[in-house]
Formats: sequence, C-alpha cells, structure tokens
Amino acid sequence: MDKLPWRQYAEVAAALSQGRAVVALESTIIAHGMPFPQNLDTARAVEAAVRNEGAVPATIAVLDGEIVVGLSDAEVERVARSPDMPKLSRRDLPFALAAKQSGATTVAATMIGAHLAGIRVFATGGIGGVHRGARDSFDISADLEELARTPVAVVSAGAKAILDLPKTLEVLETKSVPVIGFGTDEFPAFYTVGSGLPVQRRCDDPREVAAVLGAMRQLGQTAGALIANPIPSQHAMDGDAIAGIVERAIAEAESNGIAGSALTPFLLAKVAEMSDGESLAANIELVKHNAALAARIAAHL
Ligand code: PSU
Ligand code: MN
Repeated sequence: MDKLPWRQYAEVAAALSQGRAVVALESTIIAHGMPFPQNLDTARAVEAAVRNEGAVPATIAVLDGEIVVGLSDAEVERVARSPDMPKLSRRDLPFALAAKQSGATTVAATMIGAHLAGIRVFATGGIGGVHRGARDSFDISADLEELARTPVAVVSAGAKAILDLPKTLEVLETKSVPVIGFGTDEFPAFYTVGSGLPVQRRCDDPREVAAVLGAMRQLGQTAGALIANPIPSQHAMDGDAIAGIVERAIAEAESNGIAGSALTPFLLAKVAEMSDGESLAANIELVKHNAALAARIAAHL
C-alpha cells in the first residue's frame, strides 16, 4: 500500500518534535461556517489567539488530495475564498484523497488529521451533535462518533444552539466521552453562556484539564474529550431572542428540504441573517476564546 498522502507545515512539525504546544483548528468553519471576508479575518485572528498563548496553530484541510496539518496563510486564504469546497467528514476523506480533490474538514475529519500528526488539543466553535427532530430524521453528527474513538480533546462553546442539547449530552455519555465545563457547571449553548444542563465535571484551571487528559491516556482510553468553554458573557446573545431565531431557521430549512451535511451551514447562515450579523459576531468571539484556552491546555500536556 502506498503511503497516506499527508504533510505538515514545517513549523508544526518542529514544534511537535520539540514537545511544544500545538493546537489544531478546523477548516469547515472557514469555508462553510462564516461568509467571506469575516471567515478569513477570523481564521487569522484564531491563529493569532493561539500564538498569543505561546502555542503553534495548525489549521487542517485537504488540499489537492493531501491532508494538510498546518496551512500556510495563502492556503488559509484559499479555503476562505472557496465556499464551493466540499465539506469533508470521516467518510468523505477517502473520496477526496482518491480523486486528489480539496475540501474543508469538519470537527470529525480535523480530529483525524490532528491525531495523524500527534496533536492532542483542537479548538473549534461548536461541535456537531444530535439535531432537533433526530427521532424522525436520524441526523446525528459524525463528530460525536469521532469523539468516541479518536484521542483528541476538543475545546468548544458547548454545542450549537441549533441542536438538541440534552440528546447530544446523552450520546456523549453513552459513548463515554468526558465532558468538562471550563469554569462552569452548565453546558454552554454556543451563543449563550448556559443551557441549564449540567456538564459531567467542572474544571477551573487548564492544568486540571491536562491532568484528566493525561489520566485518560494512562488508562488506555482512546476517546477524545469535550472541553465546553462558555462564550464570554459580554459577547453572549439574548437567550430568548436566539431561541426564536433558531426555531424560524429550522422551520425554513424544513420547508426548503435542507438535510444532511448542508443543514448545519444553512442554519448558521440563516441565524446570522436573521440576527443581523449578531450571531456571526458572537461566533467569532467564542472561537477566539476557545483557541486561547486550547493553547493553555496544550501547554500543560
Ligand atoms: N462550529 C462552528 N461553525 C461550524 C462548525 C462548527 O462554529 O461551521 C462545523 C464543524 O465543522 C462541525 C460541523 O464539524 O459544523 C458539523 O456538521 P454536521 O452537523 O453536518 O456534522
Ligand atoms: Mn448531519
């Protein structure tokens, strides 16, 4: 069998071999989670937030049939200007590699890339989860399955408010994925600080989180972990307002027959439109905040 086509950015490889902190970042949020040019500005700001905490960022995507761990700035810009780049989750990766195509990696596919390179911490906005109406649609993100099988800790502002959060937490529990609330007892709901739902455990110090990840390793547990980091309250949205918007966006997706991998990008764009960009601003702030925490955790591993 030929070698798996993947490469890492020189700075990332050097940092990993020297045991320095590295934080993985995803590319679906760039290509499909935000409009241009905010997506490019955010991708750069998120990398800067990682550097600011002394870690090295590694944005991950598939470019011309190669998994790339650590995009150059020109490559980040290429992804940001390619809204038509396919969104790649675990099952899509082999097709992109076989056809030497490019694509943006979801949380699941980014975890795979991070693990290949030996990166243990990854920051995103919000993971995918169990969609509302999953009882009929069966729509459950492959991100949850990946968290159950790939040992990469994901820092996220909880799960997107467009999801069914109680069911998302149930699946994580069933799959034995640790769910840590950073500085909170409540699972955050992406645009808002809390959801009223409890996390498994609260940690208040990145060192404590790193110790849990270390213990998972010693136990031979090969799952990931979810570090739920609430949006800073000054950037959070009004809970009632966002709830109404999300319901209208979901109704619109249903009446337009939007399903499958197109659903999450559709809902994020609708919510941004209906909130006059307020949700986009919140999304940008929470990703930067997650990147900084991921870097602080990585520093203790
Ligand atoms: N977080 C964001 N914006 C996003 C996503 C996460 O703040 O666009 C993306 C991630 O790539 C995640 C994906 O893996 O949405 C989930 O898609 P799905 O529900 O189809 O599994
Ligand atoms: Mn889905």
